[in-house]
Amino acid sequence: MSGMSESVTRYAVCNLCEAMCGLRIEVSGDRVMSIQGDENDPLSRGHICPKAVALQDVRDDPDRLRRPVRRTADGWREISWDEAFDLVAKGLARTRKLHGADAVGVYLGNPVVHSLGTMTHLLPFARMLGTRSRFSAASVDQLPFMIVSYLLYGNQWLMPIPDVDRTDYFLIFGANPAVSNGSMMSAPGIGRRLKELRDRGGRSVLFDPRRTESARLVSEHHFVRPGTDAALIFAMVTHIIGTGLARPAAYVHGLDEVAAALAAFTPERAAAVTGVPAETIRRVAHEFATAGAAAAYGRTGVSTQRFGALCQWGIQLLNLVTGNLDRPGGTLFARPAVDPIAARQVEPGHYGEWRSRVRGLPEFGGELPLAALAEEIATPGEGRVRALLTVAGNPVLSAPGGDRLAAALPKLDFMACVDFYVNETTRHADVILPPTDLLERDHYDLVLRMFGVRDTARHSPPVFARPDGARHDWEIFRELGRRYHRLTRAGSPLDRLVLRLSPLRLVDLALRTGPYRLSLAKVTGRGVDLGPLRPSLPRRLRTRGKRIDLAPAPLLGDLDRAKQELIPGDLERAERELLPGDASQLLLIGRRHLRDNNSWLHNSPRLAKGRPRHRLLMHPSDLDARGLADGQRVRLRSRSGEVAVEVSASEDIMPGVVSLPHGYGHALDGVRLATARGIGGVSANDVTDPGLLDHLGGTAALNGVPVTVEKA
Ligand SMILES: Nc1nc2c(c(=O)[nH]1)N[C@H]1C(S)=C(S)[C@@H](COP(=O)(O)OP(=O)(O)OC[C@H]3O[C@@H](n4cnc5c(=O)[nH]c(N)nc54)[C@H](O)[C@@H]3O)O[C@H]1N2
Ligand SMILES: Nc1nc2c(c(=O)[nH]1)N[C@H]1C(S)=C(S)[C@@H](COP(=O)(O)OP(=O)(O)OC[C@H]3O[C@@H](n4cnc5c(=O)[nH]c(N)nc54)[C@H](O)[C@@H]3O)O[C@H]1N2
Ligand code: SF4
Ligand SMILES: [Mo]
Repeated sequence: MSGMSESVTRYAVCNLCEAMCGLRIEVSGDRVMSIQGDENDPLSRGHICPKAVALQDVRDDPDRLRRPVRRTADGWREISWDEAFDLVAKGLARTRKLHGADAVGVYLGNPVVHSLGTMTHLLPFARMLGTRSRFSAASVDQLPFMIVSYLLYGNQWLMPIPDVDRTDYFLIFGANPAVSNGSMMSAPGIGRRLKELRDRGGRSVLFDPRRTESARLVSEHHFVRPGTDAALIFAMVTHIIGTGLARPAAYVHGLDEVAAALAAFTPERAAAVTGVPAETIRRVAHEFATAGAAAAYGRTGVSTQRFGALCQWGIQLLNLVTGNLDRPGGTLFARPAVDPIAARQVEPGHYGEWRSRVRGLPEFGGELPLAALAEEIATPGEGRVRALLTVAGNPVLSAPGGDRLAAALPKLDFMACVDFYVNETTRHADVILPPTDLLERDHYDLVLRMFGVRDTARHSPPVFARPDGARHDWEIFRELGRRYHRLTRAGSPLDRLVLRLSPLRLVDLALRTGPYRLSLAKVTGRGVDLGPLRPSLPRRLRTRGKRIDLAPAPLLGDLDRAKQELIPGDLERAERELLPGDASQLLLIGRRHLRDNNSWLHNSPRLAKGRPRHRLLMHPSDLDARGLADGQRVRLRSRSGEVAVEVSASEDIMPGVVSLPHGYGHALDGVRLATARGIGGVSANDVTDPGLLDHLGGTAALNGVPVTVEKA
């Protein structure tokens, strides 16, 4: 076969999701011949999903931006890097001079955490901007974990990870790791891990309003009414304490306080609001507390909902009260080779030190809720956001009320984006700066190794030389920082120093001073196994006195809201809040698919093919009740917005619940976007409600949105 003889094997780490799979890539010249899993990778052990193969589609995509572009009256025009840097530095500096630092907004999208050079260089540049108008995907994602980790363990990033490979009992709320490949729990190949759990006689239990792909892999799955998990989880905690099964570690305090605060959440009351039988609640709680080693875990389904922080607290309580935190087979803190917490490279966190201008929502860790971005741009007055920098994101499709954000963006004086696509958000930019992609740059997961179910380290060098004239993300932020500093004098000496170093230099330094005293050279290649998760408490707590207070005031303070809305006796009120209006109301939840990655990769022919997967799922009984049929176009409406979408009948969804994936709805108004080749669908976030929040911290309640469905 011609051409094949020159093919060589290269290794990399996939950066598309948190699983960090090792890849074996056959390369011929500057072409990818094949992408497979690397069996040698100590974390992924050869696992791979269909998305990895799409890395070559991003590389080959004719719509992919390779040069900076400027928006003009006649469309996008390519400009030189020098001109682009100049425009962006001046645009941001001008707004700051005229209106103050807070008039410059920043949005950090999901792929920020998946790019080494963005992690090392965007953060110092963002600090240089000195703005309180900072937003990120955290507040449509894991913010409740961060708040609870900050309150319980003393650092927002100190998050316990379920030890799935050694547990006897895995209790899961609102996660679909068979599709997501695990989040705040990097567990590539979760199917195999759950099978191994079964084979060693263990059990896994899942609570989710949809019978998901993961539901097929666990020992038992139960429907739970969206947004009510806090009652379910608290009832389990109450039952465990009440039956004398609490065994907290010596450094854990406040058990009596928790018992008193949660006493109202009985299994019977929880059953009435969640739809889970009281007997099941008691049995699962008992099994959890008496299993050899058990791990409770919950993800976006119990995070981006109205009681996200309380749910996350309850899950920590389950682990803490039963003595399963910091125990092999329970949940443990990872010990990554680069430990940003020990190195004090990440802030412990702070809460409510300032509030958003329009709605008075609290900051957490220096960020405001994404649900407030549109109003901060659109509402006139002192302190309005007038310039915006977005990096690796698409909030028009990913923020609640995305259509309002799309309407607000043209009101900006200036907007710049770092992204290699024109998407529904970046299309509003004055300038787009495109970085190299994964295969053209070095990679090391600075953050995600904190979430591995096993401690591992791996640096992968670029698979291909970067094309002429291409810039790495870190080079973009370094140059922006240099020019912005010249114009404003902003930026601390340390941040300016970091901007001058390369990511590899910074990783090498961090590895050498890290807990294993490694170096870049030692982790370059196919991965270093640092072993299973190990106990480390109370030593690694960042709290005063190295103790865990089970009942921090802000969480206790949020309980009244949960009691009022989730405890029957006040059922009438619960129904008003959770199911406002009449019996025609349904609750909207999200959904992810293996071949989607949030709002992008829809240009990849091999990912976009197949049956349409952006339909609204609805139970046949709910269709019947409305005289609707499978395949029909329906109007999905919330208090905040509406879309017309095709409906699919599904027995796998809980009656009273409908499900729509996010990240679709490209090119709605006819503009051809480079993330949209005909995939269709509508944006779920035109229906989700920026007014529906978890009050504690402002996380968007993307799940459990009250909606109606009728014939379109
Ligand atoms: N209704 C609903 N909404 C949701 C969710 C939900 O479950 N339901 N989930 C939420 C969650 S968890 C998240 S994380 C957000 C995600 O939403 P966003 O933070 O908006 O992120 P993405 O959609 O992943 O952003 C993709 C963009 O990043 C660009 N990109 C990819 N890699 C790089 C890179 O290396 N460098 C740069 N500069 N750009 C890059 C792509 O080209 C693309 O334009 O969506 C949230 N929105
Ligand atoms: N293939 C693929 N993988 C991904 C992504 C992707 O877009 N595609 N995105 C990545 C990102 S950014 C993230 S944050 C992770 C997310 O990782 P996961 O959270 O594991 O993924 P989801 O599919 O969002 O799973 C959430 C589950 O919660 C359920 N749910 C909704 N509402 C409720 C509720 O009120 N209570 C309960 N108990 N369950 C509820 C939903 O039905 C859904 O099955 O996935 C990552 N991995
Ligand atoms: S699960 Fe798929 S997308 Fe995630 S890292 Fe592995 S190959 Fe990449
Ligand atoms: Mo996410």
